[in-house]
Formats: sequence, structure tokens, C-alpha cells
Amino acid sequence: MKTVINDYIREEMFPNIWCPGCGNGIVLGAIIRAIDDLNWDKDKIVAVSGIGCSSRITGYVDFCTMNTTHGRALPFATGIKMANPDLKVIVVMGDGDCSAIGGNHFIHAARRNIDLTAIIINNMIYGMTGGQYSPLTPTAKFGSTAPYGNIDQTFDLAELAIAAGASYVARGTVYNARQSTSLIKKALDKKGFSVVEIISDCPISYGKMNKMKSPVDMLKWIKDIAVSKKVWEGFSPDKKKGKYAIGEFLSKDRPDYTELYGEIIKKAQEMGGNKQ
Ligand SMILES: Cc1ncc(C[n+]2csc(CCOP(=O)(O)OP(=O)(O)O)c2C)c(N)n1
Ligand code: SF4
Repeated sequence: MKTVINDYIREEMFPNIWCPGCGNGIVLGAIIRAIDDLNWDKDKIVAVSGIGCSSRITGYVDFCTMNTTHGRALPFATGIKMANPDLKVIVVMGDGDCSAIGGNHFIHAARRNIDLTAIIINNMIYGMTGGQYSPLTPTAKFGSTAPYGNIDQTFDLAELAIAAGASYVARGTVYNARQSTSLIKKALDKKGFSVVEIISDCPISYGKMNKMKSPVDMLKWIKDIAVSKKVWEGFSPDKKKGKYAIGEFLSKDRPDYTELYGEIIKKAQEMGGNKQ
């Protein structure tokens, strides 16, 4: 049966590499549906990723795509956007990719308000390399490098993005797939640095180490830990522990970096450019 998805995927790249029940496919579907709703020209879209299971998404979508190096998707995407501001640039990252090795790029992309949409698939672990813990692995949960429980405090990626200066920040989950699609659509349509974190399931590298043996167990867990922003706001600090607010957190307007850079180019041209 043909669906909207077929119009946007590279069928020759299938079957995909993902384990059965992995949440990455749900996010792939959400991105495609959001773009289809926006009716964007496929040739004007560039999808950029680093390395990781989630980063394979760029191999499967029929846009202009770039599968770059681990943690560096944002710098590549920045270069593309600065060279051609008319392109719509989407960056797909894993939680390790975005918040560990790529953490500084994330902060500075938000600070500069570069007109990109960052979609972070947060499965709370390094999926591809066998379950090392990441800055988004919850405290006390287990990973292959935290066999006695993770002692690190977790980043709240949404709060980090807001504090650093992003224009749009939201969080969804693969369990709440329709909501996630609409959050991605809004982020894509927003000028400036827009961020959507999607809490996802990795039954292989996270679930098995954390007493969730099947994808269904993981989805049920995600359903339990995700709380709408409104309900979350009424929670006591104790009740918030282990839970994640979902929904839209911020949508604000401020000049994006390509716009400011365009003004500098204009100014330099008016002043005669480099006269050396
Ligand atoms: C510079 C560099 N360091 C480390 C690696 C090994 N590596 C590949 S993917 C990955 C982690 C992937 O985890 P994440 O970004 O959370 O994505 P997921 O696989 O969970 O989707 C690592 C450490 C690499 N490819 N390049
Ligand atoms: S290891 Fe985890 S993130 Fe990677 S494909 Fe398998 S289930 Fe998905």
C-alpha cells in the first residue's frame, strides 16, 4: 500500500538498519508527515546528521542529505545554511551526538540563533555503540559504562536550549507520535534555531539494561514518564523526578544569524568591501 511516506523515502536504501521496535522509524514518519503538511519542495530541503542509529535517518529520506561525523552535524548544517540561506536545513541527532561530543555546537547554534531545525532523538543512551551512558541518561539508570547505575546529573536539553537562546523549543515522545509531528511542523516553520527533543525507545541498548525487555515495555515506560507541560507545572519538585514535561516550551522571535550576516555583507559592500 502506498502512503505519503513512500513519496519521501529512498526505497533503494531499505530495509533499514534499525532493530525491530526501535523508535527511530516513528520519528522518521513524524518528520516526513510534518514536511508533507508544509508542502515544501524536496529539493530545497537539506537533512544533515552525524553518526549513530538515529543519524541513519538522512540515508532514508529523499531530500538533499549529508551524513557527517559524530557530533558535528550542526557545524556542517551551519555551513550549508550560511552559504545558501534559502535552503531549509534540518539536523537530526542522537542524544549522545547532540549533548556530549556535540554539546558545544548545540549551545552556540542556539546562541547565534542559526536558522536550523534540530531534532534530537533522545533514547537516553548511545544506541549504536552498545549502550554507553550519555548526558541524557537518567541518574541511577544503567548503561554498559554504568553497570552500577549512572551517578551523573542529567541535562534538561529543552532548558539548555532556552537558556542558550533558541527561538523554538519543544519536547515530544515516540509514544505521542501525532503530537510530535505537530511540534516538528511548528519547529520547521519557525525562523531561527528551533529544537524538538523526541524521547524515543532503544529496546536493545537501553531497555535490556533497564528491565524493559521489549519495545512495548519501553513504550509503556515512555507513556508513564511523559507529562503534559500544564500538568507538569502543577507538580511538586519531588513529583517531577524521573518525569519529562512534553509540549511546546518556547516560541519567540529574534533576528536569526543568516539575516544578521546578510546585513554585514550589505554593509561591507556599501563600504566598498576589502580595499587593501
Ligand atoms: C569522533 C567519534 N567518536 C566516537 C564515535 C563512535 N560512535 C559512533 S555512534 C556513537 C554514539 C551514538 O549515540 P547517539 O548519538 O546517542 O545516537 P544513537 O545511536 O543512540 O541513535 C559513538 C560514540 C565516532 N563514530 N566518532
Ligand atoms: S541499537 Fe537501539 S537505537 Fe540503535 S537501532 Fe537498535 S533499538 Fe534503535
